[in-house]
Amino acid sequence: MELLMARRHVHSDDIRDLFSRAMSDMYRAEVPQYGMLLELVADVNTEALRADSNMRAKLERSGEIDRLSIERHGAIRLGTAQEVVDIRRVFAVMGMYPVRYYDLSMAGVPVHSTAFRPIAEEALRRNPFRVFTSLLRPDLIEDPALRTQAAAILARRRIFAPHVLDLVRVFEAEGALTQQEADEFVREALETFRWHSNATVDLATYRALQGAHRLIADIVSFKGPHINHLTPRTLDIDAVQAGMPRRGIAPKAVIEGRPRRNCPILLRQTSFKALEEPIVFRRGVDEGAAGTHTARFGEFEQRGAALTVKGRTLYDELLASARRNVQTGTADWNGPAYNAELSARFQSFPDVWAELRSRRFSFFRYSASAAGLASSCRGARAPTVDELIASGFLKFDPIVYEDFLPVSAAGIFQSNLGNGEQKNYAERSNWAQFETALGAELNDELELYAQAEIASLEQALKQLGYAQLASA
Ligand code: OOG
Ligand code: NI
Repeated sequence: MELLMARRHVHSDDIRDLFSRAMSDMYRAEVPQYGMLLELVADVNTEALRADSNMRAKLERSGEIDRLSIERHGAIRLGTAQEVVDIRRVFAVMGMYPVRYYDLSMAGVPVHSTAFRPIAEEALRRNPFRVFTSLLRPDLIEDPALRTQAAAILARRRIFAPHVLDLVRVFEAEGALTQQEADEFVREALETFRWHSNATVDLATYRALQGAHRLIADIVSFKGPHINHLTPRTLDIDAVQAGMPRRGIAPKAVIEGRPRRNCPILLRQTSFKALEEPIVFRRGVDEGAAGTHTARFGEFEQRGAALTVKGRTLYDELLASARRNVQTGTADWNGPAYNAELSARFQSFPDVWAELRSRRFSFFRYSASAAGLASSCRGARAPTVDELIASGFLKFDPIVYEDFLPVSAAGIFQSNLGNGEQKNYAERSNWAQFETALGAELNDELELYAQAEIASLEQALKQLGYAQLASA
């Protein structure tokens, strides 16, 4: 009888939620500053919601208020195509899919990346946990002998316990896991991301890898892809930045992204320095078995509206023009000067939601207002969206940006490598090569935002009793 009973399944969203909480607990135990950051961010968010009832109402309508206290992203760096395929299958169990391609070689970092994250709206509302996932580009290791050696070291390691991959196969065959399988999966998959103070290479090899690029040493010298940061989301990044020194942490001077304005867009991020961790190297010729490694750091971010291509183009232009005028990353790099330059440049970016909507700079989620639902007056002529908004029947709220920014990611990478680490690789985008390694196509984030917008509009119109609109 029992054999015939249906397997009771756990939803992928629940597995992701379990996993992201377990990851946060692990990181909190490993990096005490992260725990402090979570407390500061929680305090700042509570205060921001208290002070701004308008923002609170917006976040309630979008369902973001519930996810806020658990919302975070992490980052890992992988060495081989096999590892990327395995990670893709592991993340799929948790309802996380690769979205967008990020070419970091332009920023002098020898990796390219994607972000694994939920894509469906309910899944994002439940827990939007994302992992920025980078893959080493061996072609950017200049010394052929070192390239061969790195490949050989990476070929020997297995980043997942066999049982984790067994459970992935169960998931792939059954479409889901049972509660017991899900618990095992979370417990054992977590091990892959744990910090290991034992390097798998000797000190001489570590130094050679480090000489090629510090990131290469970080990827190649260890048992697996330790989680290198976990980033909570704040509603007021400037307040967190200001509150850090009082808790004994010094963030970097410049917040990545656009300066503070009325309408938050895309992403603003900042980080604080990596920990210097003691490492035990394998015994090698030099017998120098102890040393340190800096990989792990803290980061916090504020998320705003997702921009359309048009909005993104203007954003990129303004950011680039500010960067041209103030050289970041140089010895005389000056935080306040850069911030002032950014603020000046971004004056020409619209900063009113109605204008961002009418000029189609960002994506919005539409909803029927209470007044609209109560109204029984349906004109003979089908209205336009603008008319419905003007009559107060239709509301619109920004769709939150769920992805990352290449320029910002590069700044985050660099801030934790120290100055002078910026190599100039020729601009070689390798999107197709990344998809080949992954064994799957990357999702297009712009398409996802556009679909969410259209779906919300259709639903709102249906609720208001309009099957279709007059063409605008
Ligand atoms: C990833 C850096 C990118 C972000 O928030 O843009 C990133 C890394 O250092 O591995 O996490
Ligand atoms: Ni990050």
